[in-house]
Amino acid sequence: MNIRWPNTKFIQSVADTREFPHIELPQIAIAGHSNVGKSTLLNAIFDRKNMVKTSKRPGCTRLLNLFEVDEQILIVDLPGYGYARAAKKEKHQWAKLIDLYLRSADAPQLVLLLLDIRHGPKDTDLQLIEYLNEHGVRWLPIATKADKLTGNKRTKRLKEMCEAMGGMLKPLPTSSTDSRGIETLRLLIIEEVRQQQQTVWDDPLAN
Ligand SMILES: Nc1nc2c(ncn2[C@@H]2O[C@H](COP(=O)(O)OP(=O)(O)O)[C@@H](O)[C@H]2O)c(=O)[nH]1
Ligand SMILES: [Mg+2]
Repeated sequence: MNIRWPNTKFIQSVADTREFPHIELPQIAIAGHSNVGKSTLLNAIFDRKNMVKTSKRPGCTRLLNLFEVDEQILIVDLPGYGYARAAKKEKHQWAKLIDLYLRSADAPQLVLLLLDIRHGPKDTDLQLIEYLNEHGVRWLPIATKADKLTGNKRTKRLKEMCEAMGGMLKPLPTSSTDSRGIETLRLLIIEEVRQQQQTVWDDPLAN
C-alpha cells in the first residue's frame, strides 16, 4: 500500500492551551528531545520538504504546531525538550504547556515518542514516559536516525531501548534519510485513526 496525504496543511501554532482550536478529529501528538529529528520525520511522513520548519538552532520552538492531515487526522507537534542550554524558565514553560495540553479536553489519543537510536531514552524521556503512564496517555516509541546504525548494532540498540523503557514496547526504527519505517509509521497512524473512528461510527474508512 502506498499512503499519500496530499491535503496536509499547517493549521496554527498554539502558545496557550486556551487558544487550542475546536477540531473534532482523532489527534496524535509527536514528542521528543530537540534535535531528535522530529521536524524532519514529520516532513517525511507528510511527504513534504518544508511543511514543518527545521531549525539549526535547537530548542527555539515553544509552541504546539497543529497539522491537519487530509481532513482526517490532527497531528500536534510538541516543542522539543531537553535542550541543555535552555534557561530554567524556558524548561518550566515547556513542562507547563505540555502538562496543560495533556490534561486538557484536547488531549491526544496517542503520543509518538521520538528517540534517537544512538542515544536511547534520556532521563527527560523517561520522565515524560512516567508522566504519560501516570496520566493514562497512550504512547509508542519511535526510534529516529536508524540509518546511523547498521545490522546487529541496530537490533541490539532497539532491544536495549525497549528494556530501558520497561520492556513492553519495542521502538519502531525509522530514518528520514533512507525512508526506513516511514510507510509503517503512516500505517500505524491510519490504524490508530481507524480504531478511534470505529468507536464513534461504523467504520467510515471501509470501502
Ligand atoms: N542521519 C539522519 N539525520 C537526521 C535524520 N532525521 C533528522 N536528521 C538530522 O538531525 C538534525 C535535527 O533534525 P530536526 O528534524 O531539525 O530535529 P528536531 O529538533 O527534533 O525537529 C538535522 O541536522 C537533521 O538533518 C535521519 O533520519 N537520519
Ligand atoms: Mg524541530
